[in-house]
Amino acid sequence: MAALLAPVEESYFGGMMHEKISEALNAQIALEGQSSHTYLTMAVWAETQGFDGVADFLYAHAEEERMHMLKLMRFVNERGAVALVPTVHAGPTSYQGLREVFESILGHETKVTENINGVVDLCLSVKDYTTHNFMQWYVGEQIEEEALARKLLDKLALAGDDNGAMYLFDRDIMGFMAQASNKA
Ligand code: OFO
Repeated sequence: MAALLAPVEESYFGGMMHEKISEALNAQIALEGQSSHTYLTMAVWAETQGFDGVADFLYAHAEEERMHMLKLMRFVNERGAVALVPTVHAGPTSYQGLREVFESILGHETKVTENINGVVDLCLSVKDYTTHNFMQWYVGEQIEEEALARKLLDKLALAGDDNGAMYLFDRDIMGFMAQASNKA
């Protein structure tokens, strides 16, 4: 009879969350919390440099990342595990310019995507199809986030070092964001 049961670490028993999954989701919670904090420090930098439009965009994004973190926390708790409230690191508080900010955002979002893909892989390996299904929202979200960061970097490349073009970028950034989410 015992031979019919797979070892615990190789299979998912409906209801209880596998320990490896709760660890991976808690790591993702920490990353989303760090994202929120990073966007917040960038927003403060942008606001104090006179980039009010970019600051609005970054403050809004910091809230979005916090929502990503909370959504994961609630899911972990609902599934019988315990969400860990993460400790966030200070990170950089000043930047050379907008290009550095958005390059750093793209680098960060690419890392977040890799992590999410890792969680999805793990769900399949332990046959946790519930969490796999839940994570699809994050997979879709990352496509949007990376596309938006690339779009903003393209716009900045067009602006070059022209102050007038930078002014327009700052004025129009919320519109670029709306266009990107309409397409997604
Ligand atoms: Fe939560 O998507 Fe960005 O980090």
